[in-house]
Order: sequence, then structure tokens, then C-alpha cells
Amino acid sequence: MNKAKAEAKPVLDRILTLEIVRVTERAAVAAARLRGRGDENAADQAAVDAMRRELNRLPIRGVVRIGEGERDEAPMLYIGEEVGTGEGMEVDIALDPLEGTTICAKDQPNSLAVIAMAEAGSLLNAPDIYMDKIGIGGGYPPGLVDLDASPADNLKALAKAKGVPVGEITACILDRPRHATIIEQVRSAGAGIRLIGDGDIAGIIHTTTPEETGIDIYLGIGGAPEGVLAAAALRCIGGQMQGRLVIDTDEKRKRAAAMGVSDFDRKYDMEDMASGDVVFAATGVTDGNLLSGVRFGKGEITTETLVMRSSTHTVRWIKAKHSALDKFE
Ligand code: VTB
Repeated sequence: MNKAKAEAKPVLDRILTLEIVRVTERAAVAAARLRGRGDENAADQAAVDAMRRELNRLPIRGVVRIGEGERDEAPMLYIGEEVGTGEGMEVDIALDPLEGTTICAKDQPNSLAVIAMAEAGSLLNAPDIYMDKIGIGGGYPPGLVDLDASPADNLKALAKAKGVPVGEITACILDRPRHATIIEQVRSAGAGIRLIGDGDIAGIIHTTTPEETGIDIYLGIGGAPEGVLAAAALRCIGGQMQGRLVIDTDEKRKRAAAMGVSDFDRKYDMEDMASGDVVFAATGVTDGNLLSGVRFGKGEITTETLVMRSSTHTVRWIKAKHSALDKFE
């Protein structure tokens, strides 16, 4: 772990911490208008359009490092797209305008609009492939859990450090057939599992407040872009995370190499995925453990956003009331 990097001095203009709230608020409201309609693509597109429009109003020279996809497959907010007014500081951007498109389409918990900004050159350029991940909240000794240790050993270590039996630990895992083995291993070790349909950025953030969410550890394979965003969040709020790209075909090897990955088996620490000064914001689209979803009221629209910064570790919850007359354009 690169401690010096992790504790890098504030570089980003602190105003950005508030500016990025507008970006996720707009994306969340746009997605929420299509919440529960069963149309994932429409909700995602609305969030992408809104996020891009608002990002392009920010006084930054931003480059999307983690976005909607690689250039040939995503027309907007693709990896490498330049965003912002073109004046101001250079920043790397990781975004997911609608994390949990299926959750949003079904109006189930924990769908978010998410963005992270970091000083230029400090976000891992990850292709849109899978990543094996492990994450826990703050307050534990460094290296307490490890991606290469067995689930049983990780759960035992975590339970001991928390001062509870393994039976009182809950792991969050994406509900996917690929996780059959790990689910079996966690259950044999005696821990409980919160199976989630989607949304592993939220799943990882939830480990930072187990008293509210009931989740102590995140385990399993999800999207690599979501891994980088989760690492950015943990850098700000505190916690530990490791990830390893799942590169199991030549095609993925090529895509990873094209993005600068040379060691295909590398185990990335949180700081390898998001270093330097990072700001992170997430606005709730649907109701969740940490954030309420967008509310459309009489004459007003309410949003709830979590925004935080790595250099100061300030964590803010911003509840905003927007006039319903605001066209959000
Ligand atoms: C996860 C989850 C996302 O992708 O990363 C997942 O957090 C991984 O991909 O919300 P699979 O769905 O193929 O398992 C999402 O579900 C977004 O698609």
C-alpha cells in the first residue's frame, strides 16, 4: 500500500466538492422520472444525458477514465471523452450515471447516480470487464482481510477484530451463479449473506456503516468500473479494498493492455485504483440504506446526496429541495 500517495495533499479545488453534487443530483432526478417503468435503457440514457449536460458546465478540463464504455460502444461519456468547460484544472473522472439500472427499472433499493473526480493521472484506467473484489469499512488494522485468503479466514479475522462471533458477521454478495462457491464457503464459515441483485458500489460503501446497513464485508466479482468507483468512495470515507481484474480471454487481455495494464494478475489496493486527492458524490435514485431516493413532491423535488473528499475525510449528506419548476435541463 502506498501510504504517501494515499495521504496526498489537497489538490482539487474544494468548490468542486459542492459542484459535483449538482451533477449527480441532475442524473438522479432524470433517472428517477423513469423509475419503476421496467425500461433500464431509457432510465440509463436519461441519467447519462443529464450527467453529461451538467458536467459540461463545470469549470474543469476533465477526462472520463471510467465511463459508459469504451469509445466504440458508448456514444456518450465514453472512456477518454473530454468534459467540462475546458478551463480550470485537469481532472480524471470516474462516473456511473445510473448504477443499478435494473434496480431502478424495478424501483428496488440502492440505485445511485455516482461520480468521482481525482487529480489527473490518479484513477486506474480499467476496461469494462469483471473485477474480483473484497471490501471492509474503516477502523480495522491494515491488511486485515485479503483477496487471496479464503472467505473463512477473512471472516474469522474480521469477526475477531470486530469482537463478535463469525455468526454475527454479514457479507454482501451479488446474486449471480458465478458466486455459488463463495456463497457456500461463507455460509459454511457461519456468516450470513445479503444477496443483492445489482449495485456493488453501494454494497461496498455499505460496509463502512455496518450499524446502519447491517453489512460488514463485501465479497465477489462485479464490474471493474464499479470497483474503481467504490475504491474512490472508500478513499474518502475510510475502509479497505482490493481488486483484481478477471482477465480470462485473449480479447480481454488485449483490451486491458490497450488501457495500460501490463500485469494481468495484479492485485490492486484501494490506492492503486484511486490515489491522490479524490472527491466522490452519490445521489439516491431509489430508496436505499444510506440515501433516500428522489421524491417528487407538490411543487418541489427532493434529493439526497452523499459527498466526500479524501484529503479531509469530510462526509456530507446534502438534502436538497429543488423547485418543481426547474426543468432540470
Ligand atoms: C455489478 C453491479 C452493477 O454489474 O458490478 C454488476 O454493481 C456486474 O455485472 O450494478 P453482471 O451484472 O454481469 O454480474 C451491474 O449489475 C451493472 O450492470
